[in-house]
Amino acid sequence: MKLLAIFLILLTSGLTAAEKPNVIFFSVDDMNDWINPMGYKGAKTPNLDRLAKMGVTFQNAHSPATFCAPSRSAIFTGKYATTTGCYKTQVYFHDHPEIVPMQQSFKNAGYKTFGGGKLFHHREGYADLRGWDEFFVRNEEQKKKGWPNDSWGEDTPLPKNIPVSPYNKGKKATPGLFLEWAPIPNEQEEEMADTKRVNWACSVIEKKHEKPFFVAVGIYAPHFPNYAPKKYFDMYDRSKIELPPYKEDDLADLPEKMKKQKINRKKAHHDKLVKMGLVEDAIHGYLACVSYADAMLGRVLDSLENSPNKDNTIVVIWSDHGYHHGEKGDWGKHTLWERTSNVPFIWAGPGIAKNKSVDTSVSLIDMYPTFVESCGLKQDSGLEGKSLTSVLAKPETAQDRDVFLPYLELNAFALINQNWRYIHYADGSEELYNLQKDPHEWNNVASNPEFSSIKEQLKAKAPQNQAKAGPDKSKGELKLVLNGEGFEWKINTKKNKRKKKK
Ligand SMILES: [Ca+2]
Ligand SMILES: [Ca+2]
Repeated sequence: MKLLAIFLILLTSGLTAAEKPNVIFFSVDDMNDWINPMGYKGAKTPNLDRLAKMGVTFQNAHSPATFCAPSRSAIFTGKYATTTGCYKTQVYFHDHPEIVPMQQSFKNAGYKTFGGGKLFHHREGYADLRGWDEFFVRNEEQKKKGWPNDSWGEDTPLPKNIPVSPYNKGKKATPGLFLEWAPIPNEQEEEMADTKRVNWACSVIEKKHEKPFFVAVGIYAPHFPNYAPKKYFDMYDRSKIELPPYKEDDLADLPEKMKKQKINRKKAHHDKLVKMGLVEDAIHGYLACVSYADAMLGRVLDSLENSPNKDNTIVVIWSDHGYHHGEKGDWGKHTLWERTSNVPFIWAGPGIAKNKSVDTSVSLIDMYPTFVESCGLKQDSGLEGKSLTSVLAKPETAQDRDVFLPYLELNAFALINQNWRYIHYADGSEELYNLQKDPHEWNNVASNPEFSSIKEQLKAKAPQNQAKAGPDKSKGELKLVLNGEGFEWKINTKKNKRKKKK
């Protein structure tokens, strides 16, 4: 009977428990491709360099959505918003409780699962608490607020007299401000929320475990506000900070609606920063936080190296999306352009080639199916990514493909490959960029008849019958109900009744 059970396990997963690799799933927030392994020389990222030498760096990895909440929903479900309806702040575990999230799938496959920090969207009520053997919070109070995972609170260090950035002068002193940066004293590094999360993850990684483990740890850095210990600011000389390339009239060839929206956004932020002479300072703050995030990765790599798990652990680092620093006049994310979609994505561990770089297009939606194959998780035919296991073993066999990126609503998306970026908005307007000739995506060639067949081919790759958006928590259609240490989302009947009457 026992032998039969073992045989069945082998048959279904192909891996015995002893053969299953541990997994360290390390996420950073809003980190774009400004890291050394992706060819950017303006940042100091020695630990990302170290991980890149240990494994495979994807140069053309794209986020599965354009900001935190939907990106993380897509990653943990293995399904795009066009399937789940989670385009904005919809909650996948409310709308689709039948979906087996990644951590549950690890647990079902015999893993011990550990989670901590910002894995899901950071607001209260966003953590998917299913499937974790342990989920770290800094203080018990957080559980009573719906597990918000906030990073800047009473128990974490803040710079004196916030807001510090001259850009925010006169604004209310709330933590979490946009375009806000400042150093904090070096001796407070250990009190920072991200440091605590990482130290907790290190304590798990250092131990010997009976079962294979899945440790997921998410940090906020380099998400704004860009507060980091002073030593990370001191790694950069403000006078030597280079600005990214800008094209003055870049927005002129956008479709009308987007052009209007982005010109307004440019006036509100980028033009103001330029006028105040603050662009370099803002970039300085971001880079300091990139280096702080890099140091946190370094702690994890040190722990792993000095642990009994050194030779049987897969490490992957990913960012939920990228970030604009004035390119196309934008600061932030929420765009279908390269600055938002291209992200750090580095893998290392057993079965993975060393010190290799891959240029072909991949998506972070590929992580779940990759774990299905490398870690013997249960097959789910609904996963929309492609396993990267064979590419990680033999990077030279990688083939380019068209990667899908949904936007904030139905029927708005990008299709991306090494040569082209095709963008389709809900009103039918389009953009097309020839990435080989125009890597900064300055010249929209969508109206050039020469490329109409390319547009049609790419457009046809988008999912048909896209899901409607689910109930949106930010619009009050969902109500968070706290329940002891747990919580649930319920349809807000009051709100919906009002809506129906209209
Ligand atoms: Ca983010
Ligand atoms: Ca342009």
